[in-house]
Amino acid sequence: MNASRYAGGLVGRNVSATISHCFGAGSVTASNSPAGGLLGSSSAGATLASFWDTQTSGQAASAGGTGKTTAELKTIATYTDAGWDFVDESANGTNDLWNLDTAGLVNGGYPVPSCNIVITAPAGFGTTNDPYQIASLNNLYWLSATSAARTNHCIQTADIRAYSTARIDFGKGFSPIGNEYDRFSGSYDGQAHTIRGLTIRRTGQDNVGLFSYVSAATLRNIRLVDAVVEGRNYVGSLVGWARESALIEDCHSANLRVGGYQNQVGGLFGVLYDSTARRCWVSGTVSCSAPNPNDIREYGGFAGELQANIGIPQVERCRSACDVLVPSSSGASFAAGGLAGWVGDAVVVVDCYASGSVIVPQTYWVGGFGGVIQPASLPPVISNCYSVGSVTGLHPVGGFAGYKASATITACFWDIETSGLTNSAAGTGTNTVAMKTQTTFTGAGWDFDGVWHMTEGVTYPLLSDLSACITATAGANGSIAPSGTVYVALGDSISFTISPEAFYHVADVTTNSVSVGPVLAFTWENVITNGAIHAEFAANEAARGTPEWWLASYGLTNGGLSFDQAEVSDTDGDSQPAWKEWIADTNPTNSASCFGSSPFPTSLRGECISRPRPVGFIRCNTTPTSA
Ligand SMILES: [Ca+2]
Ligand SMILES: [Ca+2]
Ligand SMILES: [Ca+2]
Repeated sequence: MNASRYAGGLVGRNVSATISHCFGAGSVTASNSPAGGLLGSSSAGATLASFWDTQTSGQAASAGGTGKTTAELKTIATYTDAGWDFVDESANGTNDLWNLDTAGLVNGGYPVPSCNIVITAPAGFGTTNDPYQIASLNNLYWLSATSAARTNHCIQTADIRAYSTARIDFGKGFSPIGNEYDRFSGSYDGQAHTIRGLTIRRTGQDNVGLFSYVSAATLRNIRLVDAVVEGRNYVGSLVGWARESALIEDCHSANLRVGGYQNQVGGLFGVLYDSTARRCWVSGTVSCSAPNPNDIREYGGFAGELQANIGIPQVERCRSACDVLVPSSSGASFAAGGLAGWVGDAVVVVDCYASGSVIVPQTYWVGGFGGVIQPASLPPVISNCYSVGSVTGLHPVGGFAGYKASATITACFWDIETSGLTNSAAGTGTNTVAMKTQTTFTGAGWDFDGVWHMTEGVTYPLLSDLSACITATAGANGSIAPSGTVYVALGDSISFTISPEAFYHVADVTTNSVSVGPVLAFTWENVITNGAIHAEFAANEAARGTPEWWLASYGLTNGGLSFDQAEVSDTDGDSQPAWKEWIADTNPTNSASCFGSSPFPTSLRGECISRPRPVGFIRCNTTPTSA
């Protein structure tokens, strides 16, 4: 900036505007004053959380803002300390508006809007002993951009906020790690840290997910939350295509939104081929990109398609709570299921369940668990699985499976009430009460000593590895339902009803010892760890403190109209109103039962006598002495 007057790195002259969260680093000169690093002149405006570079501007002063050295202005803390909303922090806001390249390659190391991709190499060397340490969104950008890292090993060392990926690359979002010709075959251990808000919108691209295409890779403990992933074919929030003995364990994707434009689309995987998934779960919605005139096929809550040709067990102890929703405008589509759209050759699915709805009105071969179960040569095996979601589609439609060719299906169930279907190509249909009864499943050989557990009458069978327990207790004079040890699937919610007995009210409800107030109902959202809920109750009292239960026990309800009136009545005519008889522990309906005293001897004056009631004491009715 070179001006004759009113020269500022950002603004020449501010008359009345508010300038906030801005910085200036350019050289500022003026032939006549005033000139300033950020503002040349300011009369009535305000300047908040803003900075200028005292070194590069050549200006030691400014009409607004705070002067910083170049090094300070290339340090994230300078901005976050002033409240700037950066990526990878939520204390200053969750819009994640700003990013900064500590390597100095983007915008010279000064802040940039988060629609810019900032690639930062992680610590570590990618070996098993010294894996890359993925600690930030910018490290994740680096992993995506670095082909040389495809065979390397990674651990995630911090929670990552990726919501700002919705703004990069003209809205196309994050670029999946690897592709069909540059497959990821290393390992990534999320170490139970989250990646929140990952957004990918590439409906013209195949193999879309956090990982595009993995081959013989190991993925563990990855926690996706709020992922939005859209692609054309082979789309899943975690992996588009997984093959060649890839191993995926203990991963989840909660509240996902996965959309495909064509085929093989699932909550976690588009296609899982000759690979193994264990103890993984998903929740959210799997759909197609609307409006979509295509015939689309193989949509599933967990995976679009499961295939094998070397007989590797594929899916063990996994769960889908995803709804599978394909709009009715989408052609004559086929194969949609709560767990998988297509279950093919040699696939083994054991101890899994699907609880989401499958609403695909223009789709053939639809099932609450699997749409099509059909091998080309080696029959698949599905055992000890169930589904409960409502199912809507075109014939054939089944509560558990839409279509089954040669396959071994053993000890599998669906709920004929919640699914809305009494028929299925496979499995045993039963009502909700039986589905919430343990013997239904133990009678079929299910393992309730380790694999499964349930709260009878409350839950369906839940996988021990994928659920938490809430201990629900109540104090005296009320109850909580459900009570005792209540199992909840990870990520699910559970509702409790708190019921005081007559003449009592809820005094307080605590969750993990923290009060949530005197509520009659409480829904514990998004259960991810064990917890405890407890309710306490207290007696209702009339205006003078007499418990309603005590008045009611003598029939003193004043016709149910007013306990306040009942407690001041003297029903038995002994000159003592009911509230005094409560304190005295006498019978308010028996005139022979009343409390009285003669004047106290002088020696006792000034003393008190008390009664072991929850309220009050009786003071002597003579003037206390000062003795
Ligand atoms: Ca932020
Ligand atoms: Ca009385
Ligand atoms: Ca009495």
